[in-house]
Amino acid sequence: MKNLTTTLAGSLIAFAASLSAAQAEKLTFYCSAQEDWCQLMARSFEDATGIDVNMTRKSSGETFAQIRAESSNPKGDVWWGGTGDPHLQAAEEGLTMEYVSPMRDQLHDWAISQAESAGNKTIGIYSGALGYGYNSDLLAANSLPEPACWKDLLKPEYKGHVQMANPNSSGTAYTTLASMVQIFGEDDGFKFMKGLHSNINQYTKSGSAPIKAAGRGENTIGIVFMHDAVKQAVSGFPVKVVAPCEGTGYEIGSMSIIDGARNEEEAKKFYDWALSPEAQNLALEVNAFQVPSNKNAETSESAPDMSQIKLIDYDFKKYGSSDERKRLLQKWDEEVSVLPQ
Ligand code: S7P
Repeated sequence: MKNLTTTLAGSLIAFAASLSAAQAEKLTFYCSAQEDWCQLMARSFEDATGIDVNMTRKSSGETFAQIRAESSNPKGDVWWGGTGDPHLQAAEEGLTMEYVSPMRDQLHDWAISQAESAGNKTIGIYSGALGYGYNSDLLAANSLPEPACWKDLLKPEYKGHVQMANPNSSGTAYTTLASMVQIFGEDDGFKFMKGLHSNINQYTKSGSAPIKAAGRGENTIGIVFMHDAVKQAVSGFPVKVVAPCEGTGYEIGSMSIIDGARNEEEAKKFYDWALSPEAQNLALEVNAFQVPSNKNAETSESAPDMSQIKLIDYDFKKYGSSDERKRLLQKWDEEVSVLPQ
């Protein structure tokens, strides 16, 4: 009898433990910022809430494609980081859900307009300007002039010295393509992309890879967000940052809750937390130099000063629309990427 009681009690404890494990709060977090920032956000949210986080880092275009591919059986809960255009496209395609955070009043207007233009299915978390950076040692070693404008990158002497990401996988590179179309007009923008193609040594998958390669001395010029080039310079690499003379595009890095999220409540908790000054200040710990969307969060002194950069009036609504993004990417695939180099 005593043995039976002990066995029963043991089974009950095991059952209760398995129930509580099954009910443990968890979050599947898709992240499109830099790996170190993604890891820090995941671990800090776990520490703040006790919610288990399973994080996957992929570039913006790749994450968008994954969310779309999983839409009949969503696996992710929240998508944080990455350029705003694919977040807007996801909203338009019904892949993300409407949510108005109680934190919204604390945000800059540009972050709120991003939400309003997408029926509150996304929101701005940071912004940053596009530009490029170069390895000054390599430039000097190859007796190359210092570039200052977008058009400088077409000069024949830079052949094999320029790197950018593929705009299909990378939000940075799609921002580049859409910016060139807005700065020069569609025909001349594509002429620019074709001329640039002749000088490109590699299209990488990730947007920041070209400037990391420049930092390591494996590439000369990388077309990236200026804050990603500043990160290399601050880390001690011989990287100079350029705000191109013609003016440049910019991103509103965004966050969205995935439609049909299995852990919707946890996703909303993450969303509210990620908009707080405390969470946004984590950027400073990993040298992420974007401008945060919460007015009370800190912007690093090393961050590019957006008020000193000639920014275009980037049309997020148009270039984040499903038809336009698909059209531009297809045109780039058919008319630029296939050209001989
Ligand atoms: O965190 C840096 C950053 O440049 O990465 C995001 C970027 O979209 C992710 O890389 P991909 O270009 O490969 O998509 C930007 O939003 C962000 O500013």
